[in-house]
Amino acid sequence: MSPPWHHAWIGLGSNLDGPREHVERALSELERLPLTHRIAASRLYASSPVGPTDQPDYINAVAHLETRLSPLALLDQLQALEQRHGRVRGRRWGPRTLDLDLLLFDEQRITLPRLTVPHPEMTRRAFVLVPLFELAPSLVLDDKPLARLTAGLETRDLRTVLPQD
Ligand code: ROI
Repeated sequence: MSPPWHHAWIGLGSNLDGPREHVERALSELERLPLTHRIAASRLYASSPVGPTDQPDYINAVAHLETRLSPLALLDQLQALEQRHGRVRGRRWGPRTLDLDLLLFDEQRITLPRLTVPHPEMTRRAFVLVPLFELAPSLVLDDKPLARLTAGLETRDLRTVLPQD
């Protein structure tokens, strides 16, 4: 029997070497992962760095996938994709060519050395919640509607990047 389809939500971020191109290319590469379809992608958002501020602004987006991969097999694919974008693991919270975070996987809670889902920082990050809200306005996380979580965050800093920019 083939494995079931799962819903996965991926956060994308880049702030080096043409961030917008990295994110746009990664969005189309996500469509081509094995056993996976991309259902939707948010708009692109520019945002000031959260964490160390001595780095360029980020481009962020969120993608919604349907996949037959397991969470760890999907993580392997995401990490391979980061590598193909020249990701070098430098200092924690430092700049990067491409960051792909597995935010949500169905309703599963996963605590493994390599993977924690839901992503532990996501509810504090406007650059994740705002694009996620665009794709899934009725989503509920930990009994809290996404609309309420998003309303509690500072979002003034997020700028949507227009297609003709
Ligand atoms: N800040 C923003 N705005 N966007 C990101 O994707 C991002 N990613 C990170 C840290 C360094 C925490 N800050 C970020 O990993």
